[in-house]
Amino acid sequence: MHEQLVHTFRERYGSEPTHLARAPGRVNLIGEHIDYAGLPVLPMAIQREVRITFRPRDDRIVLAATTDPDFAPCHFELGPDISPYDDGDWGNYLKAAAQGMAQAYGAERGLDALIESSVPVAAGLSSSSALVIASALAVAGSNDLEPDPIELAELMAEAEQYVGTRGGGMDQAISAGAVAGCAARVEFDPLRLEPVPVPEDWRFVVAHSLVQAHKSGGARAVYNRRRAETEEALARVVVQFSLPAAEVGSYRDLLERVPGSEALAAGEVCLEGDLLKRFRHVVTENERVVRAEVTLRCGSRDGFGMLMNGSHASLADDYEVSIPELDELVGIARDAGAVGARLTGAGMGGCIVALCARENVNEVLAAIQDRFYAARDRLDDLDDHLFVAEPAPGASIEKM
Ligand code: NG1
Repeated sequence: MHEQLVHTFRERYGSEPTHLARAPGRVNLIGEHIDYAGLPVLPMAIQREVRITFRPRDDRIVLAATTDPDFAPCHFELGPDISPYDDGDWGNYLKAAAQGMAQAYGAERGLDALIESSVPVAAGLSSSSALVIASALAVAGSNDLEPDPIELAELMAEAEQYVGTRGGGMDQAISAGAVAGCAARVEFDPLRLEPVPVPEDWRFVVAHSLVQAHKSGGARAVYNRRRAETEEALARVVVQFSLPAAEVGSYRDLLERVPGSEALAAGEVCLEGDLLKRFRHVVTENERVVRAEVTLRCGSRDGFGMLMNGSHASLADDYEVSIPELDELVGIARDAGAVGARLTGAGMGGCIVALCARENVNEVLAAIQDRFYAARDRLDDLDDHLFVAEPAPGASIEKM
């Protein structure tokens, strides 16, 4: 099944790989930019994944190459304090995982690794966390460790901050802990995954805007700024309720004590401009996630689609992370019969996700193909940009 990968490993390292680790990318169905507020989100792992074949070494060296010629091989020593490569170097994701495993479990045995990925990069489909989780499993495999998926996800959410993005933890959680055929409600502090089956006749179409949102570039600055803005807005609203700041450190803490409508009313009083908009997005998106889970469980496709549309409007108008290409794709998908469509992931580029019925999926795919990709003369690599996401299982490791 992975013959080509094994063959390339042999050619590169002159030996047989002993293990294969894999970790899926994900599409977030709803609940955007609220994981770092401590609020539940509803992602789904997809069939696009990172695969690593590897062989443990007798020393601390990690030697890694990828099958993609755009990414140069890297090597470093495994340990609890690994110095990073230059900003933006892909090898930092590997170092993030290796350092995390060394710190948490004392992992000290290195490996020869060959990495292959079918998750589009900088597309909001979590290629970075898939790489981090697969790398962590590879280091685990080299050191005879068998970490529990939830523990691994929590550890790697922390570890990935090594690359400089203050991410929220959703991506590592779903990549490590997904169940086939299901999306999952992901809760934080403590991390918990509740699988929610996806009805068989629902189809989630993913389409790339052809604009990359590199976390190592400008998108990271916007991402970190949004997070800081939401934190500042929260601090101001907490004061309105005379709640002790020490007890209310997150939006979850606030919304457990105060209904969303009251929180919004307080926000209107003490916030203005961008801070008010960011605050409104977080509070309303939280409500949409709660309702979306109910509609998913009872199979109400129209209801779920409506909430996706609401999420996109809020991300575009209040959170200001959409771009014209994402808005255009959302419009095309809805015109073609999708019941809902929204940007997915951090935004500023990357993908949209559109929900439609099984009977309708070909129309939606054809409309996006003609009106977006053919119009831009980008039909060659269509499979990378436009596909139907299938609810995939979480990360795994096997001996070869
Ligand atoms: P993507 O879109 O994969 O870069 C990022 C964060 C998530 C979440 C979303 C927005 C990382 C690793 N991931 O995902 O935690 O905050 O943005 O909902 O930073």
